[in-house]
Amino acid sequence: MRRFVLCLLLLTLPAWSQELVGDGIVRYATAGVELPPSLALPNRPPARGRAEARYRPHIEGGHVSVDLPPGIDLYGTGEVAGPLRRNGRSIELWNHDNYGYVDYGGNRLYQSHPWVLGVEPDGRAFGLLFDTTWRSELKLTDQSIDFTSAGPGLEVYVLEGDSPLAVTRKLASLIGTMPLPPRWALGFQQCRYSYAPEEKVREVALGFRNRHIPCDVIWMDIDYMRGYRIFTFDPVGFPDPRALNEFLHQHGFHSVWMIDPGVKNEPGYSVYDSGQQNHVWVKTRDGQDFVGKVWPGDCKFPDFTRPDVRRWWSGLYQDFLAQGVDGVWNDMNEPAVFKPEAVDKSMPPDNRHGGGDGLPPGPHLQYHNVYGMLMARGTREGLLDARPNRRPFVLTRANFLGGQRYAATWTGDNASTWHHLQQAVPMSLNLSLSGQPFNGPDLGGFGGTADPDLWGNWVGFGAFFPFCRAHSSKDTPPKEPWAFGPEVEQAARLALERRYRLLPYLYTLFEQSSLTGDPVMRPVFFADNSLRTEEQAFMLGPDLIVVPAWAKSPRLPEGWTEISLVPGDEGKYQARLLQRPGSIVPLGRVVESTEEPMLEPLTLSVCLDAQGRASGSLYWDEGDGFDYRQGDFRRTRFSASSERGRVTLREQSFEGQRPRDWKKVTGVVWTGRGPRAATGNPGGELVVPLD
Ligand code: MIG
Repeated sequence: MRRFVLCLLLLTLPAWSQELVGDGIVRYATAGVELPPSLALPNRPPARGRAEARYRPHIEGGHVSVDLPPGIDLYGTGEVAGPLRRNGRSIELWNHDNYGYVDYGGNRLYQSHPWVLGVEPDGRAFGLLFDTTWRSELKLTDQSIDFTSAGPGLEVYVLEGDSPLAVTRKLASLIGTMPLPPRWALGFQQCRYSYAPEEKVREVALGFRNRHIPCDVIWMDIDYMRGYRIFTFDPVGFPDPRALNEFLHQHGFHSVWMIDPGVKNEPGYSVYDSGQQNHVWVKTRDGQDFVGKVWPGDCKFPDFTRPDVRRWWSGLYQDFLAQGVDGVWNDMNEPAVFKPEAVDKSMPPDNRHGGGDGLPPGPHLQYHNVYGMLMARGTREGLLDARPNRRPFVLTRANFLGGQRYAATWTGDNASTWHHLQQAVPMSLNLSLSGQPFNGPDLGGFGGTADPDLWGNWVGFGAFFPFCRAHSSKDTPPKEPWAFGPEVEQAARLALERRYRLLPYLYTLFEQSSLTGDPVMRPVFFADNSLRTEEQAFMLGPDLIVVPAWAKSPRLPEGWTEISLVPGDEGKYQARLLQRPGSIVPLGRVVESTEEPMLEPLTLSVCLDAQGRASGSLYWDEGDGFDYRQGDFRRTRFSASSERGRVTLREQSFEGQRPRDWKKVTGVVWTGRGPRAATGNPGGELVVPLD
């Protein structure tokens, strides 16, 4: 009898383990399966004891289900098309080259984030992180979350917090944060497939400077290469890349150049030969080098799961960067493969990867979703090795949860349509809620023709995405800001001038995000818990709301103040900007490039709360390099209070050893009767009379 009871007990014991691994973070795991090291988490947190989460996952092998109480709104799940709120949505996690988001109804895009953020009716929040790289499916309904992976088992982290922001911070405590980018990467960027030959690059660069439209970066797409061979330059179109980069630098630009993963299968081509010597390639299930077609024709593909291959890959950047290349754009790294070798536009799922450093060898089915992330990791390391004193900038198309540690991202091949213009907001918001703050769409739309009205509308709000780059495809009419006539050109100038005015605030948000993982772009429900489905207006940090000119009846929190950043910015196509009562937002000067001095003067935009007070901060440093880690930065906190018809602004405190980068401060106080301003010296008190 006793034995029978014991047996029963054993049978009813759950097939998973559970442990407390952080404050409000419980880890569950499939029992009896040995799991590989995590790629989403750089460090697996040790167990501190047993605990039970309120949202208890039921795990069986690779399948997880979680029951939900009524009234939960779901978000996150990475790069997804469709609405901000994800209840009722299913996606497949299998990185996919999805031109125009047309395949699979857009339910499978370039990146995978096995992560869901849930918000309860009262604003408390939770998150579920499914820690597996295998091909998976995620189904969200009002009643449950179901996750099914092709792997034998997984770990599930359940995070609980008082607010969505508290939960995204807990997510960051697990998957890490975005490293602080160089400041130029926050400027406006102009791209096309492709600016070639190099005369065209110079022409576009001068097009910005001659018209005084701010721009920091010009991008080189695949046509700069010699026959699409990566790490080469077309001797006819780009005979002297060093001189071209120098030209761009002299005009206050940085340059970003594309590198794809596929290496042309061609003995005699140095990258191929070196790959052969080092045996770096992904294998077929029969152990042959896999060969698949991409732009250069037949290609072999580096096996980025192997640490030795990532080192080999990093090493390739040395000579490339010596040409004066500033940043690198990794495209096609799902990896995309063309017919006839392609299976579902990528390599066969039974291809073989080698792993290493504890990562077991495994099929492509296991490593497909991290191929792009591991490529970006090797690229970032290559930039760091080659230039240890500069902050790397890498943009990647494919990525995985945690990939913000290596690269920024954009949302792939959208189109110049009203649908994709509107879609850009919820897409970037959900990516932002999934650990990736540094993201944005192809501003203006990649494919198709943009009419002036569409492009004007797009730049009017697109100027405020964390990653802000206009791009367009081959065989489309030109989409530079001046291609749509004088009205749109002026709208673009104003919108981008507004972005540059905001850059000190944006940079402060990026630095904060690099510490805590706070999203830069946020849904409006971060400010008002009742606005759970607002997906036209969005927040930048805690203190600003961007309301696109095209937004129809956006739902907004009460009491925020509309502000103006440059003369004329209430005009056609311009987004409305609302500032939070009680906040101080630091602003810079209108500049055409972040290479110019930006804080002459520093402007503090002040919105008082009901008590007549406000506060805010500015983070500033050299803008590149790592001296900030040795204290060469200044984080200044400002406060404002109003008495007897005047507002007094004070420098409350500061951290860091860097002297102020500004010699004058202008305070602008937004009152019911418009702005009131005064300028003075920093350090002391600045009094702004209200009348
Ligand atoms: O198959 O490099 O998403 O941004 O311009 C197209 C050419 C390959 C896809 C990228 C797009 C880029 C284009 N690339």
